[in-house]
Amino acid sequence: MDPDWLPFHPQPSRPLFRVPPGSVDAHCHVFGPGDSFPFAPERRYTPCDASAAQLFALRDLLGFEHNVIVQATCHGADNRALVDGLERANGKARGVATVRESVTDKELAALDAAGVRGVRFNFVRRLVDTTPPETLAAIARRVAALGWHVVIYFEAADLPDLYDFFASLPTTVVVDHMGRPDVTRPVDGPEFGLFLRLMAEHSNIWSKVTCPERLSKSGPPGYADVVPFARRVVEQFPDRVLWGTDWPHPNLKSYMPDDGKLVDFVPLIAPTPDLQRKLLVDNPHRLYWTR
Ligand code: 0GY
Repeated sequence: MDPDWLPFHPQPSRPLFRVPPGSVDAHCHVFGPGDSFPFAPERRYTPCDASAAQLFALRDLLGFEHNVIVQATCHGADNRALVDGLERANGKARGVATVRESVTDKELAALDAAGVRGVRFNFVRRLVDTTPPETLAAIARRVAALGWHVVIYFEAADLPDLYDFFASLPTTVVVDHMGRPDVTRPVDGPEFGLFLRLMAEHSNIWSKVTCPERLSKSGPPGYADVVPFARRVVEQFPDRVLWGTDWPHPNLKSYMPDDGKLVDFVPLIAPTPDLQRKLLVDNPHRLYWTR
C-alpha cells in the first residue's frame, strides 16, 4: 500500500532556540524501511519510510544529543524497526515498545537489552482496537518489575472513562501530548482541569508537552492556542514533563511542520533556562538513562 500521509519536511530549518547540552528528543519514531520491516497488517495508516539515519541527522541539525524512539501503531507490536534504530544509535537512543499479552519474559529481556524502557498503551480509537484493561494491567505489572514505565495515548474526551484505570497503574506513567486537549476550550475549564487533577493527585504521572502541530487550530509558527496549555503543565509539574518533535509526524494529512520551528516552540512553554533544562535534559535522563 502506498503512503497515505504527507512526507516529513524535506529541509527543516536550524532552530533559533539553542537547546541545552544533553537535550533529548523524547518522542519520535522510525518507520520501516517497509521492505525490511513491513508495516503491521492491522495498521490504520501507511507511513513513508523514515529511517534511523534520517532521524539521527535531524537530531544533529536541531542540536539534540539523544532520542527516545516510540513504537507507533503502524508497526503494531512488531518492534524490529525500533530495535534496529536503537542498535544503530550507539547508546544515544532509548525506546518505548508495544507488546501483546503473549510477550515472553525472554522477549522483554531482549527489548530491555536493546534499550527499551517502557511500553505504550494506545486508546485513540482512530488508531487501534480496544484492549481490555485487565490485559493492559497484566502487562503493566510485568514491565513495572523491569523498572519500565507505561506511555498512554488518549484523547481528552475519553479521560473521564479512563481516569481510574490510569490512576491504578503500578509504575511511572507518561501521557502523550497532554492527553490531546481541545485547545478551543479554556485552559482553566473542566476538561483540561481533569487532566491537571490526574497529574496533581498522582505523582507517578508525567506528561509530554508535545505536538502543538496536532493540537493547534491557530497553527504555525507560534501555535499560540496550545502555548497556555503546555506552559501550564510545564510550570505546575516542572519535574515530570518531557518534550519531543514527533518526527516524522505520522498521520498528518494537511500540513507538515518544519522541525526547526517546532524547537522554537520550547521557550514559549518553558520560559526560563531552569525549566528548559528540566524539560529537555534532567527529566528524560532521569527516566531513560539511569542505566
Ligand atoms: C503520534 C501521533 C499519532 C500516531 C501514533 O502510534 C501512532 O500511530 O502515535 C496520531 O495519529 O495522532 O504521537 O505519533
